[in-house]
Parts: sequence; C-alpha cells; structure tokens
Amino acid sequence: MNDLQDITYDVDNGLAWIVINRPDRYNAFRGRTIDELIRAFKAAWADPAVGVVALTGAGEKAFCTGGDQKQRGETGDYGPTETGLFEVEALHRLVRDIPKPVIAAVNGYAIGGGHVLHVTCDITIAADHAKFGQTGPKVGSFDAGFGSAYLARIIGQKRAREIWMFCRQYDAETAERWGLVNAVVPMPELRATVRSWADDALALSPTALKVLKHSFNAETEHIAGVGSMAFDSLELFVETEEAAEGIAAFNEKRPPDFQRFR
Ligand code: S0N
Repeated sequence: MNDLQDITYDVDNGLAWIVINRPDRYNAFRGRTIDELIRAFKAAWADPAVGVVALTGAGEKAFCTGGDQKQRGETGDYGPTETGLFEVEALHRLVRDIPKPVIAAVNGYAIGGGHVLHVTCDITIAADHAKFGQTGPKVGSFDAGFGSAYLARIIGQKRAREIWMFCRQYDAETAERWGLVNAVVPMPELRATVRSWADDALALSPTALKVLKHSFNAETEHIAGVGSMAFDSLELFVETEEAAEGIAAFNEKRPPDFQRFR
C-alpha cells in the first residue's frame, strides 16, 4: 500500500481503516481515489489479520460527496487512472464481495456517489451531524443500479424515489428512522463506536460471517446487471448538453436550468 495520495489505509487489531483523504473537496472521489480504494479493499480482503473494514472520510465535514465535480468541470472526466477505466462499478462490487463486514463510518455529508458508497456497505454508523442524499438529477449524473434499486430494498420504494426525485438532504435521525443507518452517535464517539462494533464481529466465526454476507448479497445480486446497463446509459448521458448544464451549474454555484430538455 505505497504511493497513496487520496486515501489512507491502516490496520489496527483486526480492523482496517480506509479513509478518503480529500477534505478540501469534501472527500469527493476522482479516478485515482477509486483506484486506491480498490487497492485498499483488496489488501484488506487478502490480509488474514483483517476481520472487519471501516470506510470513512477525513475530517468532520464529509464522508464522501461522490464524483469530483471540479475535476469533471475542468477535464470532462474524473482524471487519469491506472487502467484508463473509471472503476466505480468495480468498487461497488468489491465492497459487496469482500467476505468481511464493511462498516461505513459516516462523519458528515454522504452525498451523490458518496451516498451510494455507504449504501453498499454492510453496516452504517453515522455521526449525529451527518447528512444523506442524492444529487444526480441536479448535477447531470445518476446511479441507477445499487444506488437506486438496492436503496429501495433497504428503505422501501416510496422513500428511495423521494430521495432521487427531489434531491433533498436528510439528517441522521431521519436516516436512522428510515433504516438507512444502523446507529447514530455524537461525532466524538464515532471511531470508538465503530471499534466496539468491529470487536463484536471479530469475536465471531469468520466463515459464518463470510457465508452470511454472500447469502444476503445473493438476494440482490441481479442489481449488478441492472447497474451495468445503467452505467452504459450514464456514459452516453454525461456527453449530453443536459448533463453539462448540471455540472456547469454546480461549478458556477447557481441553480441548473433544465427547462429546455423537457
Ligand atoms: C455536499 C454539499 C451539499 C455541501 O454543501 P455546503 O456545505 O454548502 O459546502 P460547499 O460550499 O458546497 O462545498 C465545500 C467545498 O467542497 C467542494 N465540494 C463539495 N462537493 C464536491 C464534489 N463532489 N466535487 C468537488 N468539490 C466538491 C465545494 O466545491 C466547495 O469548495 P470551494 O469552497 O472551493 O468552492 C455540496 O457541496 C454538494 O452538493 N456537493 C456536490 C455533491 C454532488 O453533486 N456530487 C456528485 C454526485 N454525482 C456523483 O457522485 C456521480 C458519480 C458518478 O457519477 C459516476 C459514476 C460512474 C460512472 C460515471 C459517473 C459520472 O458522473 O460520470
């Protein structure tokens, strides 16, 4: 795990901490961030000393605010990557497939692709100031795979549709009431709470946890196929003027004007 620029990776007594470390961009991800997250999850998978993974963001403002919209505004993409591919779909797969519990420690905004990331984790523990929401239809993107269909499995169709169709933000108390998070704690207690949950899981049979995790996954595995088609559509959509209006509006700090695309 050398050469990490966008994340940090540390293993502490069976718990691997993966921290998105771009606080000046509210922990938004670019292509390099996704590459490093994939490396970190693979390292945690391969390491027999790791039994639980925690994913969080640096600082107290944001867990992750999705794709880096400044980068996208500047270059039209999410910047260079190891393979030339932007592998966010592979990251979602990995978070689901790694045969160890993954806990999202939501330390602030979990918005857009950052919201999808916590949704794909097995467990979410949130600080009491955390905010949740999707922004895609405002900024010219969407995650119509795990971001929509799996979200609906977790909180129900009406609430999932509300989240995507109105692009509002929800506080941690609402998220807990909706079953979107497992627990809410004061920010100073977030890491210790994750540590305590991890210790409980570390005391259990790793093989039983592995099979149970994959059994939970099996029931929603078809969503990966829907997700592939959705990302195919997204690739076409992001080339349109409509998507460009969303990204320009964010970067110019103004509301988007989508009227002409109706
Ligand atoms: C998080 C929000 C609500 C916070 O609002 P607040 O408190 O008013 O703070 P701001 O002043 O807005 O932000 C503080 C500073 O942080 C920067 N910043 C925040 N978020 C991002 C970001 N995502 N990218 C880059 N910079 C960000 C602000 O610019 C500001 O910096 P300064 O002070 O220098 O101006 C609010 O910030 C917000 O709504 N953020 C944007 C959230 C968002 O829309 N995220 C993107 C959603 N879409 C995705 O994630 C799509 C992912 C993906 O899309 C994709 C996946 C697979 C294949 C293709 C794609 C694709 O898009 O092409």
